[in-house]
Amino acid sequence: MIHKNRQISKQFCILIFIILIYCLVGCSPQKKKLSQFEEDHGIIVGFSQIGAESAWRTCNTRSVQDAAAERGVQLVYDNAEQKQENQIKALRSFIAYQVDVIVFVPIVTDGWDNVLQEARDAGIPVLVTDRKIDVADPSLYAGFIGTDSLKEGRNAGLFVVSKFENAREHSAETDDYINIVELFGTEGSSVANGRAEGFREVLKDHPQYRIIYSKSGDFLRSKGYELAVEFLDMYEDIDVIYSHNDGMTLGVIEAMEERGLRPGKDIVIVTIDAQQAAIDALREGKVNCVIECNPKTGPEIIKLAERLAAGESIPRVQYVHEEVFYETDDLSLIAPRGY
Ligand code: GYE
Repeated sequence: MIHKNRQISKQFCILIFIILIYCLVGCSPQKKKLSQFEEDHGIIVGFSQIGAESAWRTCNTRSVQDAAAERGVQLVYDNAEQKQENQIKALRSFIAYQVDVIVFVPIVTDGWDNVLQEARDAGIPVLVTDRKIDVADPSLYAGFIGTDSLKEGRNAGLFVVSKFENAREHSAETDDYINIVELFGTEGSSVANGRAEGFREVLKDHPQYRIIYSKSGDFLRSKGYELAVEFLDMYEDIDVIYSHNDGMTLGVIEAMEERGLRPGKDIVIVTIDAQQAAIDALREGKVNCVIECNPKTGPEIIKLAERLAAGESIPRVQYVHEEVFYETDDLSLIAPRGY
């Protein structure tokens, strides 16, 4: 009898065990099986780009388009011409179109909660790239890939301090202020905010450095030129121009040379992006430090989009590798930039 009971309880245990295994396998998140259509035709990615305001931007767009074509990914591309409302419209059209993944460059940090909630309700994962967003519920997007703008700002500040600290050791007049003009990027954008914050973080320990003028040139060459005309009229003792992107810097150089001023000599210039024209200006001594911001993120973006389409998770934040080019470097070693 006892033997019989033992056998029954053993069979019962085995049964429970099988049910348990089945449940465990059954409950684990199923890899979203790509449909036959997706297998054959590749996934569909909705890509909302902010515009074409700089050589950096057009290179970034091309990088994503080329990577998508290479991977057989269908890219539904939208150029928002610098308007957030156009981007929101584009994201809504991607949702209606039922793309597999949405990739977008948020022109500014705020105002995305509603449309991202709509994407979530539609079961479409979202990848944020290049610039960051502030949303009440961070799980509204899967991850970010792009630049570390705070680090870029810090590198600009460190260069300025090292440049003048060296000069100070040798000059008698050590109690002068170092007057800085800042050309700010797009208002409300995470990159402009980060570049400004990182720069000020370094300067706060050096009270003799002061920002006497800071205005947004919206990352545009034309605005860089306009603002340069303005601040060169307003101030005679500018020591440094800190520009948030090369596009605006090229406008400044133009305005300075029109006035017979020597960019990089009469005024120290620090710029961000490292497009070819900025590297050429560095070689010509017209700028003193160029901080790279890498636009060629297409291959990584598409890889992350494919992972999201397959139901996989991705890193929350992924910063791209970036260099800093100093006037004292061997500049002959810098390879052509491609933008
Ligand atoms: O620095 C500038 C572009 O978001 C990092 O936007 C990007 C910036 C880049 O207009 O050239």
